[in-house]
Amino acid sequence: MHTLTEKTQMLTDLLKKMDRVVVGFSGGIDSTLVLKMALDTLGKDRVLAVVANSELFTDEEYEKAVALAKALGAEVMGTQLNYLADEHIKHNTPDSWYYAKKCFYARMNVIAQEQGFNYVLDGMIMDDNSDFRPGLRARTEAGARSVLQEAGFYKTDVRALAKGIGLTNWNKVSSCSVSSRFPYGTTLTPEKIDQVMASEAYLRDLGFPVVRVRYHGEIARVEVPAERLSDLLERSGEVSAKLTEFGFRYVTLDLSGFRSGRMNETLSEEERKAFVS
Ligand code: NMN
Repeated sequence: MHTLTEKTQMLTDLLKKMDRVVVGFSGGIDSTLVLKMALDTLGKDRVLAVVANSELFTDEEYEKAVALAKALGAEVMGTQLNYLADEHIKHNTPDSWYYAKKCFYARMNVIAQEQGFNYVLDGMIMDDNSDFRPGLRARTEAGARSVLQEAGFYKTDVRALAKGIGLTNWNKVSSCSVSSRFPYGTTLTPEKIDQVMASEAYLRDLGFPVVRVRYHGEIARVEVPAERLSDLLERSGEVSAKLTEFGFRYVTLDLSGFRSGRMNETLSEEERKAFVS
């Protein structure tokens, strides 16, 4: 087991060898640390932050990420992805995560090539290996590099190094593609996506920064952290009215509270293995 100092040294050594890098930047803590370390190690002229905008993430997240990369002193490029053009993603198959990442890394590779950069970096960490992440295979196939993983960084290491170098300005709540709100096999449409995004934006504004509105046709199943369930119940009337306005007929609160990866519970062990290998 390496110490944080050793891991940081490994990360710096890796970056030095790469010389000119594109960082796929989401604004979350992990890619913020990659971008900052790349800027500090290689200098502004050898680093390009690329932020993807798409139907599966909110415009607000995109804009926040662009502003954050600029605040860190990076050159920034935005790029628009059309994920729903892919049939797997449109029908939310369990391996749609693979196809989404394939599309993402392909665009990153094109940009890197056109702009004269050697490597595409992302913010994957060791913890991502233990989740259901079919997208990791697409990363490997595309030849993109997860430098934090390569240097052995877990979330605790990321937080410790970020704190140590005075990084405080990342998007605190980790977000993920809106497709995680839909049962596998649901056809994603702009209308359904808007319905979920509007409901979650409303709940965030109401004071629930960690929230998922899982879409089950006419039913919304709201997940907030277990310790916030009673707070939400206090506002049940207005929440129910608002989500009904957004198009749900029935509005329910999940008594188990928020648990990331909830929609994967319908997958068998065999399916999970098949899609990540
Ligand atoms: O936090 P929720 O909304 O449940 O979403 C998390 C889930 O989304 C994860 O458990 C994972 O299955 C999925 N996911 C997959 C990838 C990938 O394969 N690249 C990336 C992000 C999220």
